Amino acid sequence: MTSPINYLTLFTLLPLLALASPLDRSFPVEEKRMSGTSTTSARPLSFTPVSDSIGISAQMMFLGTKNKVYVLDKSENNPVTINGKYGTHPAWAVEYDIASNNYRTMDVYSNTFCAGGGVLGNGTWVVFGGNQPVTTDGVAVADAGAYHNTDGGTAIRMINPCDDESCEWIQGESSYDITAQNTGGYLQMTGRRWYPMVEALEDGSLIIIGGDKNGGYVNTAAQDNPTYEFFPPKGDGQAVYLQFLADTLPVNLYALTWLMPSGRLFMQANRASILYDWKKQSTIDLPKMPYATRVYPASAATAMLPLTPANNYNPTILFCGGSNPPQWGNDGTAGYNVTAVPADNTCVRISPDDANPTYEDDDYMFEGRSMGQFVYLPDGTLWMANGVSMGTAGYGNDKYSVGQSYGQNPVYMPAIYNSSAPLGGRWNRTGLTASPNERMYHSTAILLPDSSILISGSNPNADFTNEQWRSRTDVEKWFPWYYNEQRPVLDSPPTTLSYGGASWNVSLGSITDEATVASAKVVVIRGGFNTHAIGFNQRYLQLDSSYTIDMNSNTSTLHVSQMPGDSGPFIFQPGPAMIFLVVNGVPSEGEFVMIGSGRLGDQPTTTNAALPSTQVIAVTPTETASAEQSGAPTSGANAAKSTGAASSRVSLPSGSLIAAGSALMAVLGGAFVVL
Ligand SMILES: [Cu+2]
Repeated sequence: MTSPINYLTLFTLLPLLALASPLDRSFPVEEKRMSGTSTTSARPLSFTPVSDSIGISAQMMFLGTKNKVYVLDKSENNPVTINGKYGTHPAWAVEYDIASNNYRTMDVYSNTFCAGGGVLGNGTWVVFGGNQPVTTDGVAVADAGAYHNTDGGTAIRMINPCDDESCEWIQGESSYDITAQNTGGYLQMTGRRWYPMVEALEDGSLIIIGGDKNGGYVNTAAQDNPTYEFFPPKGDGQAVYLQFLADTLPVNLYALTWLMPSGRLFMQANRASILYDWKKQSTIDLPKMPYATRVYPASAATAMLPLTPANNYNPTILFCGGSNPPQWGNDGTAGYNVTAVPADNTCVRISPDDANPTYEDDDYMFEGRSMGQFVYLPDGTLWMANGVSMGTAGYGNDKYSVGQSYGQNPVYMPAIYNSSAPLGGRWNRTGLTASPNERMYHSTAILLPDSSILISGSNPNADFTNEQWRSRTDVEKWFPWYYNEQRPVLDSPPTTLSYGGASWNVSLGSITDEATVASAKVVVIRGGFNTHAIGFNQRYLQLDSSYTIDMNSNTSTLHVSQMPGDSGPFIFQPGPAMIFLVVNGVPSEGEFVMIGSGRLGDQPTTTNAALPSTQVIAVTPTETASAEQSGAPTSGANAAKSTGAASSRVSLPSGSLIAAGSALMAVLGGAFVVL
């Protein structure tokens, strides 16, 4: 049994979680810099290497601040060492500096092999679970072994990201004592979780779901941990049984989970889908997943499509690829020639909060892909890369393994998915070029503030090796088509956004072309915790907006709502995110913004104030204006015309940055549809 004392002890750590305003330390105001200056060799639509090695293989990765990326690997014989609390050993955690490409090794005690993670509503990142200690060749051991690692099965590690290299991982110092059923005092979960799913809840806490007790290819009844728990703990702190996690054996690791506006969790594992109400502990069965298994080790690319005013913030989940093998093997091995099985190429989508949700076919991919990775770009398109076209995730010492990998035929070509394009035209790779580097099992990719994508990792091996397929420690970037274009500037970006409340204004400067102004939008992106081709908590939300074009002053203003009120915390959970101004598909630099109160607990919500009506204020005739409108306090408003009626009065700004972006789109054959 777990003693309540453990939680009291845990809460002594929670000042780190709950009290500090993260805005004070995590989100310093940084000087704006033009994108494109930090990476001189940036070629749009291409990959460019930026670091030969960060010392470890990026199995897990997230953006902590505008300039710092936190990278975790499993405990293994990496080429850099750290003199840590438990001795000198290979490192499996680093902080990567985006501007300099340098890295700082960090001391993580426990084995983070296939952990899950997420960010709390106050900005603290938390990483859950992992595997038992391992020694050389990845062999499990009962003690710290050659790598001085402790048991990660029940471990919880926290970090408050920083820019001054002062922050370290906050960790429990006691390992789980399986005999005494003692959770070790603090920062331990109720049970072992290898491959746990982590989803954020509306109060800024995290739910940690499922996993198995020790590593393997797929889950088994003996290994299964068919429960979930919360962090910080809720109620009595005990784990709660979830039948779905037993019914979906053996393929339910990293059970795919998204919080819905209804408050229910949409969950997908094996071929089953449910809506689960954790407050009532009730389950609604949804249709079966067609064509392929999407969850690990089939490992489809998955994403929640952009939440926009146009879709009324009703979430749609997209699944692309995965695998439909003849069997699944067991926790020791695939048990058949998995590398000979082509990966699936289908895409399906579902809107789980609809009255009668069904899986609908979406445009299929250019090729089959397992471990494809979706990353949001600020324009609302999804970048996809990484993965393989044969086999699955996982590895083993089997005669059919390629090296040790259960996947082969890496897919080197990226593709772009546009959910707002008509069916039949959503996938595009016009002008894209291939990466020279395979990114297979245990690779990652995340969005950076300058809208490039950082790609690293690939390590389908039990321990670090330079044999095929080697353990990759290099880093590359991919650049979107607009990377070197002049960018719009989000002046005075908000540091917080509330759920509902007053609208705010963004100056669009001297842009008065109505089509350009009408294209402007402010979007919020949470990149989330990235591992195993999953962006845990990755979400994209477009704020509602209207605009005013004033032809007298030749200026335009975008009026922008706060986050959706009412059910807002269910639509986009509280916590840090990036905010971008996007004009004609070209984004500003992303700035960090705190969504919600910046604290854990119930979030204040209110209705959204009505936006000012969109209007184009016509030029006041110079000769007669004063005579006609003398005494009128709001002469400009008198001249306002409704949208669309004033287009003949709009002039294109000469040398517009937006025109340059549009020109490039034209070069691309109009393939990139502007949202
Ligand atoms: Cu893994």
